[in-house]
Amino acid sequence: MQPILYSICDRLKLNERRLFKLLNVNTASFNHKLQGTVRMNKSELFLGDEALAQGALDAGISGAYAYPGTPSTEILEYIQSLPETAENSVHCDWSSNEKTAMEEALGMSYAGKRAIACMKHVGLNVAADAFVNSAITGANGGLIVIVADDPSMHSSQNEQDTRFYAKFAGVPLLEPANQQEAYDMVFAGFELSEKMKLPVIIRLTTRLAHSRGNVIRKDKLQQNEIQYPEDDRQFILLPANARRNYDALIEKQKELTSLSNSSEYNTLNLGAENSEMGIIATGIAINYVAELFGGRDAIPYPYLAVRQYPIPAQQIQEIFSKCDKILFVEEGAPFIEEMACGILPNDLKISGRLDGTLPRTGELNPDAVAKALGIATEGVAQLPEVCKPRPPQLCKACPHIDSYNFINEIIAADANTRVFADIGCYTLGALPPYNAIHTTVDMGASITMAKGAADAGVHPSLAVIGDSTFGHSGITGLLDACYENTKMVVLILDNDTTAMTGTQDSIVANGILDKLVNGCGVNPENVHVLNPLPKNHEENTVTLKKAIDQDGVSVIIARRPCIQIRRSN
Ligand SMILES: Cc1ncc(C[n+]2csc(CCOP(=O)(O)OP(=O)(O)O)c2C)c(N)n1
Repeated sequence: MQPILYSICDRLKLNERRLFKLLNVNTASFNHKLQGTVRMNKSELFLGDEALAQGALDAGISGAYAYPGTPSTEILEYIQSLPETAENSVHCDWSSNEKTAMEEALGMSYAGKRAIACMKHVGLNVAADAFVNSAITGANGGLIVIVADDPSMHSSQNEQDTRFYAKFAGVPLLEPANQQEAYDMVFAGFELSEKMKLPVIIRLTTRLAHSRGNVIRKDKLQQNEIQYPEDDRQFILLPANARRNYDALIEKQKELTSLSNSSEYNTLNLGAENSEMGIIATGIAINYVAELFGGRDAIPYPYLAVRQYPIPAQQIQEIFSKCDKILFVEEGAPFIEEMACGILPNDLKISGRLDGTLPRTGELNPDAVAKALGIATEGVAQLPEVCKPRPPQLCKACPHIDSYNFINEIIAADANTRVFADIGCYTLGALPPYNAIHTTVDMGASITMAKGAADAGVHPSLAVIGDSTFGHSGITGLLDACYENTKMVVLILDNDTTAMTGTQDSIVANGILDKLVNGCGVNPENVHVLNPLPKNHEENTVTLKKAIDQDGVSVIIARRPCIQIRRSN
């Protein structure tokens, strides 16, 4: 965040998004105003997410597809907010989930145009079927999958490293170290995608996604015309075609590795005289090393900064042969370190996250890297009060509070009650004073887990899910429950938005949700729509009790708009 913006937010005790809402400006228009005053050397200030978004627009995308998820949400929000998106007919809207986003982008690539699909790291699990198979179909128009990882789980349920997915699928991955590279890599990624006829991943992490830096833009490229694949069997993955495509994909790996070895994004510097130790740093991790020595040029050891994958095997061999030992500094998992160890985990030449020189989990920071390099520091800098972590909580007057209040009446009356929740603001029902839920695993898992538990004999078995998550992946679970007429209750907390990630539109708004519930086959007598307000508490408790006693699946739609969208309307 910019210092001036930071101090305004600090004084008003608001976050950046809330401030923009109050001022009735969006991030893009704020940026343009800010850039008007701080423009230097024709550079512009962008969040990492915005640099990717602007890069995509300048590199001639025809479509951007995404499902919100921190820290990737701002990519699509930024593209949506620019007038040029509509002026140039760039398709840009939220998809139901990451899999549909991935497939829509693949369809655009099939038609010969450039497209991006954006998601957070766990979103790639949802999109995995489409993604892994897109490596077998290959791309036609440039296709980039932008995935934002969240080491340290600032707002996620795991810290998986997307580089494993790239290796698993056999596609190249680019990993910017700063905002300028994020911007440039969109151009490079599309060129690579169209040259190799493969999807390309751009991986970034929270720290880059949500910090601002200067970017110098390139000339804008025209969008591609529609042009179908030369081989009209390319996208038909019947086994005979898939086998042939898969062989071609394996064959391409040599060229991809050779491109990595000569990439401008893999910087091998063997100039330093002290070769007692060499450093291999990946993505933004090179910045921590550079910061400790006062810049990349001042790093006193040979180093390799890796930002293009598959791993540049030749460069890695070169630095290994020059140095007595190697320190791996990787943001995320010990991805290259493990490969370098091979089956010899105790190889003394290697240190990093595997031997405890760096913490095995969590985001890197300058102090951890300093310790690994044997440099004394004064310890972690104290954060100003406004930055101190505070436990999250439901907003005052949030409708979910009233839903949990009547759910808790049922739990109090019957200790057998089990509540399978999902991912959204209502996950905070796990915390005091509610303590109202028993599970939260992944998006969509509430209804299916409640069904599995009901199958096991649990009663009452309740699922709690939000409207956006229902559209994302809850609906298929309801289909299962209806198919078997499982005795359970699904509570859909419909606040008319995707609140957790910043109030993006919910795809099931405007009456779609009710039609979907009916269309899944829920008995109309078992569908109850209620308003979670304190004054309706008794009535709502009775309705839930009734739903629990009904035969088969019951659905309660607890409908009241999120307080945040109420405020901004
Ligand atoms: C696979 C995946 N994609 C995206 C996210 C980010 N995310 C967390 S909750 C959520 C949706 C919340 O919306 P809703 O279910 O309507 O609940 P609300 O927050 O509005 O109460 C999203 C998109 C995630 N955690 N996992």
